[in-house]
Amino acid sequence: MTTIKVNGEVNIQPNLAEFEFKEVLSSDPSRKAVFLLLNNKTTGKAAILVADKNPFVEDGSVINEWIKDAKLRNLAQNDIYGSYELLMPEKFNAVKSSLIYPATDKHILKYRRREVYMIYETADDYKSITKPSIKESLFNLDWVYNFLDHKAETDRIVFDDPDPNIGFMLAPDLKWNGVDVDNLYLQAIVVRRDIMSVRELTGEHIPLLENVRKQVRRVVKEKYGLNPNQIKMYFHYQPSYPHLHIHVINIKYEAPGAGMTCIFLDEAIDNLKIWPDFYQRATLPFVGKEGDVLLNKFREAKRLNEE
Ligand code: M7G
Repeated sequence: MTTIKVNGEVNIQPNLAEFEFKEVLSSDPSRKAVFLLLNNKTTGKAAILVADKNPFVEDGSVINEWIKDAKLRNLAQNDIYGSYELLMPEKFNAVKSSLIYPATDKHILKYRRREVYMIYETADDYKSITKPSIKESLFNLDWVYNFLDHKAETDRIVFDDPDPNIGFMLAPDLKWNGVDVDNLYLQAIVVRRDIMSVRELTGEHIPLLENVRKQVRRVVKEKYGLNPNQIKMYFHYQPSYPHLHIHVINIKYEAPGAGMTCIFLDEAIDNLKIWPDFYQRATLPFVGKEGDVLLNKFREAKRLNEE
């Protein structure tokens, strides 16, 4: 590992040669993504590498640039039909990746391919099963607080509204390179630290949600040229991190985690306008994975509909 400074922050630049392959946790051939478990040869600690190929950029000048230097390796030829392997110039060959290091057992479980089940969480289930186990079942919030406190990713902030009640920060999701608008993926992370998820929203939070909707639409239009009807804004339920955040993605892009239950921001605002206590009373479905702490708690409480 090399220590580097980005914007005055000390960051650790990992060197992949320090790791060895342990296991393929899962893969998604249609997305051309693979989730690998690695082991650091010096420390023995685990790491997770998510490697996810970038989509092709549709900008003609960029295409001309790679066409100029790309090479075709012939596989077969029949009449006018040729089959080739296209060898792209190095500059266009980058694979978008994230590395989690050191990775905890909970991270490893999150990325491992597992059986999934629908769980229907009633308001009572939330109070008696989910809420008491949130610390145990979800991930810690260090990265969120680093971000809100301007201790990390400061050069990636796209928009910052510091208002303590309705403010939020907008930045590229870890899974997005911040450049290719076709797979635009931003996170709007609210400044307030007392709302764990959509489940805790009430009518009181409508101004916050409306502020996020309005400002995100404006910023995404100005900065990335996408109209409000070309983006989706939604919450995951259950989220992995118990701090309210809104996923903002290009609708063209099939975002990873799409199998999870998504609640649209527009829908949440409407629900709260009609019934301010909607999320205190509603049954919210979510997808649980075998081995999750929360799934086990629902199983113990016989709330899994297994019979
Ligand atoms: P979620 O709905 O809580 O859980 O979303 P999910 O990961 O199961 O979808 C959290 C989102 O935050 C995900 O889309 C992550 O890719 C993103 N994310 C996670 N971390 C640790 C970071 C980070 O350090 N920086 C940024 N920018 N995004 C992150």
